[in-house]
Amino acid sequence: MDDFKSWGMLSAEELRDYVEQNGVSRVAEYVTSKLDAWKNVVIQFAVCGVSGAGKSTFINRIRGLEDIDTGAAEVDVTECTKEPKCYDHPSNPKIKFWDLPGITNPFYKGDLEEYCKNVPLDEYDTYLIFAKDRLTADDLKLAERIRSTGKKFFFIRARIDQDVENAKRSRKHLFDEDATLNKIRKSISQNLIERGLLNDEKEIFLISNHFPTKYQFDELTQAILAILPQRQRESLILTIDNALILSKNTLKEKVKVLKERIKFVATASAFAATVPIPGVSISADIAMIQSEINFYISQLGLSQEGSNRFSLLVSNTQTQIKALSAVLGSTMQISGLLAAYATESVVKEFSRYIPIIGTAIGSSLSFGATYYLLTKWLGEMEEIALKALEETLENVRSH
Ligand SMILES: Nc1nc2c(ncn2[C@@H]2O[C@H](COP(=O)(O)OP(=O)(O)OP(=O)(O)O)[C@@H](O)[C@H]2O)c(=O)[nH]1
Ligand SMILES: [Mg+2]
Repeated sequence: MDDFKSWGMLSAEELRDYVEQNGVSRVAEYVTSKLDAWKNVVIQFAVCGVSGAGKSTFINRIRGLEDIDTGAAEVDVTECTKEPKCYDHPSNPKIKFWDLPGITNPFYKGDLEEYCKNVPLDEYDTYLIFAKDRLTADDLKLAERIRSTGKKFFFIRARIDQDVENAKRSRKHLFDEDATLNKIRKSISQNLIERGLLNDEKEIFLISNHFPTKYQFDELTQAILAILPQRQRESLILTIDNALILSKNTLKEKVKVLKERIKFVATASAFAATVPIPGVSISADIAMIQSEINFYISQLGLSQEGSNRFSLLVSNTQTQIKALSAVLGSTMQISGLLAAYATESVVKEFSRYIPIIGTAIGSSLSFGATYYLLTKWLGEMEEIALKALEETLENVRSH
């Protein structure tokens, strides 16, 4: 049930205890610190597998980098990564991608025991096992070892664009892309399922690091999100802010996480209560509300007027974004909206979210109005952002 008791990041009891011990004066500060908690969760991904499978290239792509960019993982046609190297996500250094040496690197020659002396293979949270071409004994050995740790792994075949090209060349007019992809997937899954290393074909991803908008790159991003515990998941979703890999699914996931935050922002604002709203007996922290709205705008990739992406949108969408900025960009407008929303019916609608029973009526009104405002406008932004994304993708496809 989505009520106050089930606030993933903070429980009603926790908040009540806090108020009992500290009084209400510092609630806003406390709740705000919880809102930023997603920035402090560390997630360690091991990117492992045989040499030359596309591990380092994948890390660059998920970080939104070209291979030649400064700070990108080294990528080469010959074996390349020699030692585990950690890469931070560009907008959240708590997200770590560990680029591991290939287990078939000449130094280890597929000797897993030797490999584990130099690489702390068991110590990561989640594993992305990259295979190359047909499955080999080395891939299976690695999967068995990781399976024995009981942690989650995905099996990935990158360089799929090459397979498709090769099949096109040899099958000529008989070429069928879906059949080619299914054949590759089946051959991997049969091998893994037979050995009890995989439960479901869905845990195999066929991707191309050179064409991340094709094949299953996005599905892989989604699958990584889905298996992480709630807070880690929120953490990763909110740090995907890269136009290259922003997809409809990611956008919807982001909206879900942003919705979860509304209760916190409404609580913090009601308790901080710095700005009295004219015409009604409530106060709210307008600066906090505005900063949350700006957070939505950046998270949902709603391009600002004057930017290149904005100029690519159709004029109707541009007008909608401009209208949105006009309403939400000014303190006056926001306090006007809050005054209009501060009604008993709004409080009633959201009363099940109000954290502290017996709260002064002013705080409840402020909470309800802020909750309503953020929910309503986040919904509007989602609609426009989905449209804008569709138009941007359309533009990329047609060029
Ligand atoms: N066509 C194609 N080439 C790829 C893809 N991913 C990587 N490559 C190329 O494959 C080669 C090896 O890529 P890396 O990312 O260095 O491979 P790695 O798994 O990190 O290799 P090691 O560090 O040696 O273990 C490079 O030439 C890449 O450009 C892909 O999806 N498609
Ligand atoms: Mg590498």
